[in-house]
Amino acid sequence: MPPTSTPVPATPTPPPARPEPTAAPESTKPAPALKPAAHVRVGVVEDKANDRWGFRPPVVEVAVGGTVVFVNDGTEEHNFLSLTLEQQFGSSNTPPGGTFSITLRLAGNVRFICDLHPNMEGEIRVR
Ligand SMILES: [Cu+2]
Repeated sequence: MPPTSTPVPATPTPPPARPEPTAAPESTKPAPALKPAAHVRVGVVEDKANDRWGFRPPVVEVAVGGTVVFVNDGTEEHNFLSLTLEQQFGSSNTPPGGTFSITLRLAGNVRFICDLHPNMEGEIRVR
């Protein structure tokens, strides 16, 4: 007697699926140039409980020819004064809700302060 087990019909094994061509791995792609933004916003920090004053973010990057808008999103007056001779600017005391815009035409780092409050310092990196 032949074995009673029913032979399983041989189904052709499909060839291993070829992986779809995928995009080149990240490492071989040219890194996208990180172009600084043309418009950057800088707000203020008023941490009165800890006597910490500052700008938010404290360091920003902006493209050459770009603009920075300082926004007094706090509750006190602030001003925005450049400490860098090559790119000078200075706002008057700006009330809460007020803004002050500048255009940065030269590459370089521009430090700025509010001279109404201690340690209110920031930096614009113009690239
Ligand atoms: Cu201030």
